[in-house]
Amino acid sequence: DQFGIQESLKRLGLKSENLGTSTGINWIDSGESSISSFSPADGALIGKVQLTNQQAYEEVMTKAQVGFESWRQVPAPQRGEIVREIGNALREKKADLGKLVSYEMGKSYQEGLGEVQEMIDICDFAVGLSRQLYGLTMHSERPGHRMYEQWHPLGIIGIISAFNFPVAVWSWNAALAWVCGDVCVWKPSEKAPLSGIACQLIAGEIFEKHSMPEGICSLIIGDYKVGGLMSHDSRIPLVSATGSTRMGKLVGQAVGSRLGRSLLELGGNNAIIITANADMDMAIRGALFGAVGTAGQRCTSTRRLIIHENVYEEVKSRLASAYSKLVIGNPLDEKNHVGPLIDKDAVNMYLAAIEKVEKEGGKVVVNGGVLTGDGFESGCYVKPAIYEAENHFEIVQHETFAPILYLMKYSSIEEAIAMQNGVPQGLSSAIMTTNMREAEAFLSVAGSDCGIANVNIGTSGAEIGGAFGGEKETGGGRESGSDAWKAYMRRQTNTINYSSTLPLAQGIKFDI
Ligand code: UN1
Repeated sequence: DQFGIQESLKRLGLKSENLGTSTGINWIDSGESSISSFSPADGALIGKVQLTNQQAYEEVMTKAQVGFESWRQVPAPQRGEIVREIGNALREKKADLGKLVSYEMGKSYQEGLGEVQEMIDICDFAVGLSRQLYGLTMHSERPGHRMYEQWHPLGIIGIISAFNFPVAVWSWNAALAWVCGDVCVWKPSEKAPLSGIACQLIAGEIFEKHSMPEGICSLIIGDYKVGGLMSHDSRIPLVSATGSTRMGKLVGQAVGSRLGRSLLELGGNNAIIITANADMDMAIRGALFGAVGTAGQRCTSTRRLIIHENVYEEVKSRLASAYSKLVIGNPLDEKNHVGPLIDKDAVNMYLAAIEKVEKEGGKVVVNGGVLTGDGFESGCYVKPAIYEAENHFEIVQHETFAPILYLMKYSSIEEAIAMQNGVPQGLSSAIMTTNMREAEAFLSVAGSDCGIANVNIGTSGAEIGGAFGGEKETGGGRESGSDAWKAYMRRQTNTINYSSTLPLAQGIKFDI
C-alpha cells in the first residue's frame, strides 16, 4: 500500500462491503446484489456497494419528504452555518478524499485535491449566499398596494452525477440546494460509488450532529435505471443531471413529460482558437493541460485546436514535443502527468475514435495506443494522441471522452469562430490572443456560442464563482456560482393591498 490508500479508506469510513443506500448516516439494506468498484490505477477491487431497488428508493423518498418539512423551516443563515461545517469537514478530509477520488476515478492526485477544493469553495460560496437569497420589490400600478417577490425552496432535488467529477458536481448542487432549503437525493456514478459514500458520511455526520432529520441528505446507488426512478418521480421538482448528451436526453424527456424541471450539464466539444497574435508559451500550456488533464475526461477538456495558418506548423511541432515529455502512470504518483481512463469500455471508445478519425482522413501527429507492461496492468492507460482533422468529420463533431486532440487550420477570425461554433455542443471555448479586436470579436454577440468563453485561458478549470454550463446539446443548465441558485427555488410574486378599496388592475371597471 505504497500510497496509503487503505488508511485513507479507513479514515473515510469505507468498508469492503458497503450498503450504499442511505439517509444521513443511516444505511438501508435493499437486499440487492452489489456492484464492484475497481481502481483504473492498478485494477484492484476497492470495495463493493449494494444497489438501490424500488423499495429502498421509496424509503429514501419518504424520509426526504419528512426531512423537507422541517429543513425548510430552518432560517437560511442557519442552514448556511451547517453547510459551513460541511465545508470545514471537507477541509479536514481533503487529503483522504482527494486520494480516494484519484484512486477510484484515475485523475492525478493533484486534480483529486483540486476537486475537493472546488467542494470547499462552493460550501463557502453557499454560506454567503444563505444571507443573499434576494427577491426584488416592484411598484404597484394601484394606490395603496405593494408588490414584491420571494424565493421559496422547491423540495426534493435529485442529483445524478458522472464518474469524471465524482464528488464536486454533487457539492455544487447540494451546497446550493441546502442553503435554499431543499433536500437532496444523490445518485453518484456507478463507476465511482465509493467516493459518493465517503461524501455522504461527511455531510450526514454534520446533519446528525445538529439533530437534523436524516432525509436532508440521501444517497442511492445504481445505473441509469435507478436514475430513471428519479426522472419519472413527480415528488422531485428538479433533477440535476451531469453526463452524456444521450443520458441527458433521456432524463430531460422523462422530467419534461411530467413538467418537472431539469438542469442538464452534458457533453462539450471545446475548442481553443490560437491566433497569430497568441502568446505562444501560454497557448501551448493551455492546450496541453486542456487536452491531457484528467486524461481528456472533463466535460471541459480541449478537444479541438483551431490554429491560424501562420502559426500552425509552430503549434503543431511544439505540441508534439510537449506530448513527448508527458509521463503516463499511476495517478497517485506525483511525478506522472497523465493517469488512466476510467475503464476498459472507455479504452475501447478511445480506440474506436482513433480508427474513425484515420478512416475519415485524419493525419496522425502524435500516435496513440494502449499501454501494457509494468504499472499498466489495469489495461486502462492510453497515450494522448493528436490528429490533424477537419471540423466536419463525424468523429470531430462527436465528444470522445479521451485524450484525443484534433488540429485544424484557419485564415480569418470569422472563419475560426464559425468552426468553433460549428459543432452540436456548446460548453466551453477559448481564444489565445494578445489582440484586442480578436478577443472582443470572440466574446461579442457574433462570437462564441458557448456557456463559457475564455481569453488567454484554456477551456477547462472553471472557477466555482461563475455559473457553469453550456448551450445546445450541452443542455442549457447552469450550476455553481452567480445566480445559479435560482434554479433550486420557486419564485412567488406577492401583491398586498393596504388600502380600504379594491381597485382592479389594468383599470378595469366592474361595479354592481
Ligand atoms: C466536468 O467535467 O463535468 O471547469 C466539470 C472544469 C471543472 C469542472 C469540470 N471546474 O474543468
